Amino acid sequence: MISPQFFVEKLRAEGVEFYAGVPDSLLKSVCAYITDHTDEAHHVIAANEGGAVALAAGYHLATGRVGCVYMQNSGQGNAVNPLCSLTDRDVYHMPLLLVVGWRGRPGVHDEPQHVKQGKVTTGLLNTLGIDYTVLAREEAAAARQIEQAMACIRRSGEAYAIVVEKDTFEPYTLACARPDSGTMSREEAVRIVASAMDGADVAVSTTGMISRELFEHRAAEGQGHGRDFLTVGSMGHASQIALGIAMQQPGRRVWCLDGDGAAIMHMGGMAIVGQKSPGNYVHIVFNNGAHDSVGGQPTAGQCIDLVAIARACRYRHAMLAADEAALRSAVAEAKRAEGPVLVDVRVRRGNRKDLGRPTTTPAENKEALMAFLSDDSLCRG
Ligand SMILES: Cc1ncc(C[n+]2csc(CCOP(=O)(O)OP(=O)(O)O)c2C)c(N)n1
Repeated sequence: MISPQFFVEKLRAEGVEFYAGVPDSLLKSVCAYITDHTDEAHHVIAANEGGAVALAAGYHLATGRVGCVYMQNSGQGNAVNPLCSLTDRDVYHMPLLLVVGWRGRPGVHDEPQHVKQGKVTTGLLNTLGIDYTVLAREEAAAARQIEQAMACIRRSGEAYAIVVEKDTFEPYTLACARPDSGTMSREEAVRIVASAMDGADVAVSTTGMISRELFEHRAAEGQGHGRDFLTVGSMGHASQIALGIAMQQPGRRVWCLDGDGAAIMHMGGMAIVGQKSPGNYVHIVFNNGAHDSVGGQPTAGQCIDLVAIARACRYRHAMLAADEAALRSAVAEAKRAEGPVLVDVRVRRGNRKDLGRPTTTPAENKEALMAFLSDDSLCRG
């Protein structure tokens, strides 16, 4: 395995000093090392992977140097637009080093949301005309690959990708995590919200631990999973899935159980929720100020005012809930109020070590939810 320190120091020796990206579980230790060892001006945890490519483009424009963009392969889709229409040689022709975590690599067992993306990861790079190498797990070989990658970038002035498989990097734990202000665990907050839902209500939960915690809560309560859409992939899109349901089914309340990293990734969706203004829409953001599900790297979640943003986007009500009592009363208020409503719930980072994963497939989840939505016997009006 490669030590994150070795990787980052080798990149520095090759002239790479700026990083932008969205954290990934396979790159967890290298992301944490970068977070701990890079100053604020040279590392940005971006809203999404497209933003990270644009940040590296801005860095190049200002300095003439090559920036590094790290991402999970799930984020390739977000990055395709600026890779095609900003950095590509047919447009502004800018150099860039991509480091891409390869979830779902064919032959390696992974969660369903990673299977398709894993199959198309290198094909997408080929289609984009981006040369790549799969990083060796041995340091001397990896060092040669980095030298070759940078030589290629200097020669072509284009993007080049280092693709990283599972178990390539040695563990490294984030040291500089912000102090944790939340008094409630996320799992406890998920339970409080899920328990408050009425008979006809449905939930759309976001990528990562939130969906896993919701699934386990339903299992523990013996409630079945038919009312929950667990958005295992498509990070940042839960709010619009919920909006799509809420607009068609005004007789039932739709709860979006979001993360702060996910809400920020595609925050524009909040403007559309406000514009469409469904009265049956409740948006709960479990805000731990971190990409907790992939290693706890900080987000902007607790540096910004989500309540003010929701109000400015024309949500009818928006509240901050800093502890359990405040969450219980915010949820009760959300049920009485005309939506859209947003609750910014402050929660602690971290999760139970024995937290399971959904045991139903995404297709089963979809079928069960659609069956639930086709029965309007419990709906209002
Ligand atoms: C497009 C995309 N980029 C990155 C990831 C990897 N990823 C999975 S969960 C997650 C963090 C989610 O953070 P947040 O929404 O704040 O929820 P938390 O894990 O903190 O509960 C990330 C970055 C992904 N699944 N999809």
